[in-house]
Amino acid sequence: MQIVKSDFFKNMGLGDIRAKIEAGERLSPDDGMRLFDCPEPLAVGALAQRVRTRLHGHKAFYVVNRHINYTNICVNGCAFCAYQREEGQPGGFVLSPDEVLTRIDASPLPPREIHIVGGCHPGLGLDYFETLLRTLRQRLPEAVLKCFTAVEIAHFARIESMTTRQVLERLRAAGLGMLPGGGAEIFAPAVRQRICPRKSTADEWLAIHEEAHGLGIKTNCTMLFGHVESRADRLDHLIRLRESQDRSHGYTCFIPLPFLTENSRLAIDNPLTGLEELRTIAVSRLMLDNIPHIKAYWVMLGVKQAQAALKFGADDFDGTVVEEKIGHEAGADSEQGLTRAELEAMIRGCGCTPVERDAFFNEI
Ligand code: V47
Ligand code: SF4
Repeated sequence: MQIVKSDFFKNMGLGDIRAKIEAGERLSPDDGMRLFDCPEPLAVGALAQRVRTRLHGHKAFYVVNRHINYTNICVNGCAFCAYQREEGQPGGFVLSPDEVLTRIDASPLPPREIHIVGGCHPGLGLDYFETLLRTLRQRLPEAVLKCFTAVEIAHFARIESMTTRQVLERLRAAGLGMLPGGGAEIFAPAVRQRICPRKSTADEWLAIHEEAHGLGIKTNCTMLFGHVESRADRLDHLIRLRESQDRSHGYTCFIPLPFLTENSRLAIDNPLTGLEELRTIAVSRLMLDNIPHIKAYWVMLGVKQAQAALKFGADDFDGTVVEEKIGHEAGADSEQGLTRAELEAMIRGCGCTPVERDAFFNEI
């Protein structure tokens, strides 16, 4: 059904971009910048929605999952991070593998995906993570263990004097199923230097994901936006992800993360508007023509904005989550978790059909 007349796009100066989209052609960096600068975000949203519907119809995916953060102690001290603590600082914590298991056992539903990430702790060696994965795999053999960002993988390699490939192989043997997409932030070096100077560089982050793909490990990818980056930096980030996917074909889902500003050391001059969040999600859908799924992560977006995102190109609502610390330390006003019934009602509430999935987006 064509609900937006083609004249609308022509009047917005997007007639040629619309024609490319209809023909299934790749958009250029210049097209991407014009989408970011188009005065009418609804036009950009309608184009993204066209692509989203072509790929997924009116389905909106969700997963019964469980997030666990094993430690907030981190040597990186990123300027934007409200979650991190120094070793010995009040409020710092480390969970033992048994404590992680106890929390997962207390989940209201048996999770199909377990999402585990943490800070780069100076004293946790690879044996801690292998024990953690083996314990979980034994207890929940059907759950996919989606654990450790590329930044954590680089950190484990550093403290163990191993290569990142060796770390990935060891963790995979212990039960690692997939890597989450965190730690990408913004790839542009000048921004990265300001917001996370001690973290893996963009090239390291991309190389670890491509290495994982080469080993048959799927991954997700993210972008943290709405802080000190420009629209051009966002576009550069999307294009670098698109090129990476062209090389290694292992990204399943892209997660645009709007920056939450509480408890951050980063001063923000122009906080994001709701429409700019939606426009960025729409441009992501349009530029990332080789990444199948775009996640509306309700924890960071808030549930109402995540619903709107399902009409601006996103097709996944993430999951039950149960417990979340990174966004909530930074001022997220969403719930800690949602039930399956709540997720389904929210998805239906915006005219989409809820489809339960596993971590790889196989329908259940
Ligand atoms: O890497 C940190 C971001 C990420 C803030 O792969 C912040 O399926 C907003 O990557 N405001 C972690 N964002 C979350 C993440 C994620 C979440 C859900 C699903 C998946 C997946 C991945 O959160 C960090 C960082 O980019 N972050 N602080 C903040 N104040
Ligand atoms: Fe550490 Fe991650 Fe926070 Fe950076 S964002 S300080 S790497 S926990």
